[in-house]
Amino acid sequence: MKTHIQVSGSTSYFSVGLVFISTMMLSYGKVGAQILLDSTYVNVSTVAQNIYYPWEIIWGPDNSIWMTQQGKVSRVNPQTGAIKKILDVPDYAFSEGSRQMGLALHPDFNTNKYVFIDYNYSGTIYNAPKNHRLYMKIVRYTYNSTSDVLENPTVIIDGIKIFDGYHDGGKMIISDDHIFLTIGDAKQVEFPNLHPYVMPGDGYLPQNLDVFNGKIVRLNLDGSVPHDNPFATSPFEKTPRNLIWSYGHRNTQGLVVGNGNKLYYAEHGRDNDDEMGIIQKGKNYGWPLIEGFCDEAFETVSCDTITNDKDPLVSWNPNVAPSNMEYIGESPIGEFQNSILVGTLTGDNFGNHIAVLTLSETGDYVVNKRILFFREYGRIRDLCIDPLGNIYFITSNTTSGSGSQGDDRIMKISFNSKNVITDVAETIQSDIVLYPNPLGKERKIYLNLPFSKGEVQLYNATGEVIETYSTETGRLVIDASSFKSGVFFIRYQTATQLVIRKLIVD
Ligand SMILES: [Ca+2]
Ligand SMILES: [Ca+2]
Ligand SMILES: [Ca+2]
Repeated sequence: MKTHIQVSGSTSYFSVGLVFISTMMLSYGKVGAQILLDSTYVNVSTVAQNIYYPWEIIWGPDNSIWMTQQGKVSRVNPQTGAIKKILDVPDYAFSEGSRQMGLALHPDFNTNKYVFIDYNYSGTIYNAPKNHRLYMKIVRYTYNSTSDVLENPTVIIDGIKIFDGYHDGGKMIISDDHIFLTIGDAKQVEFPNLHPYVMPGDGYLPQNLDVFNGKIVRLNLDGSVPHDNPFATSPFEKTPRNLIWSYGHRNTQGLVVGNGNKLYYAEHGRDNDDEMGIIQKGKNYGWPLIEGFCDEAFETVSCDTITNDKDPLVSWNPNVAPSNMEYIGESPIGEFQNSILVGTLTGDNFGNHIAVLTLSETGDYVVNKRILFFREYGRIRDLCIDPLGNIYFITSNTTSGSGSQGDDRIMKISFNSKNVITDVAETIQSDIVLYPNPLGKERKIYLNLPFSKGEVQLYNATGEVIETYSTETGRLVIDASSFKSGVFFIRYQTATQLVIRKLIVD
């Protein structure tokens, strides 16, 4: 097991969840909860709730939030939370394996009102003896702003076999005037006889350039084949080989464009190695021959023989189940500048948070990785950002069957300059110092407290007090060498506030 604790400023693995302050900490869902990040106060409020099976939210040039749920497209008014359904997809196929439904607006939406959606539908039976009948398609609609509906469907691509719907991907994005669509591995690798029916010797679908599964494909905006796709050969029909942009993927649900038009992805690993990284033309992302980085004995041969393999930037162990993501460039919230925010789904291990991955200036590396809202809102499916830098995220608890009343909801994180209290922020910022960082064998947490005499309590994730430390100097050194992996909280009371800090020990 890796032994690693990080609080902030780290370059790998987990760091402390962004700081929560005061008794507002657990009051999520209430309007105006105030949260201190490293040094910026933000407000967290509910925009809309009672939303079932959401999948994607994007910010539209019409200043509304465009949202998909299984078979539906809606526009959400970010001020009032009013939800207006604008499309019921007539041939949407619900399946146990998938409720995905992607959405992207044309770059010239203001002129042509084109809206692309991707979803699963039911067609001719294939893959005997399992007799699957699910396919994925992309359809372009036109938004009628007078009647506030989507109309005039035009098929961009269809016939993408996704078997029973498990691991179908379904994330679509428009970048550089092309449509990119992720298609998952159909769970073939783990269950070759259960999901797709694969004969021994058929090989791994994600490594096979003649099938769509385990790929990211690229199309022109009119649905035609881009002639500069890496494996495209004339005639330019919509075959897998002509459309594949990258391969060796498992189940990619996150795509976002960053600075300099870099395309980033996030995808689910099996029991380990969820990934986030950069998508490049013609690269092999390894699955199932390589999981995460080339660091295990079973991967050595593939790492040596595959010449176009591409490592991720981040590999999550244990898994978080990364979902959709957003890139933030300039931001009034300094902690989010030049960062990718990823919603994570799994309630096991370390999921159920927003991962804040801060990029290097060039965007080629992740230089800091933090966790926001750990286990406060359950599964987090997607995010979007408005032109003022406000961040919206949507939960996904009804999808997991564990939703409660009011789920799912769209929440808003907003910067409020009135709430920046410089002196408190400085105190809080310097009250916890970790040394050395990254930690070596001698793991110690150094606390500089805003009082000279008092107590600090260490809690575990279930709220039990593990240890109470007292100080008479305002400084405290906690020996963390025996800490097992998990979540811990450091808690103390000052004259004016209760301060709770989160530690994640990997
Ligand atoms: Ca989004
Ligand atoms: Ca990979
Ligand atoms: Ca590996």
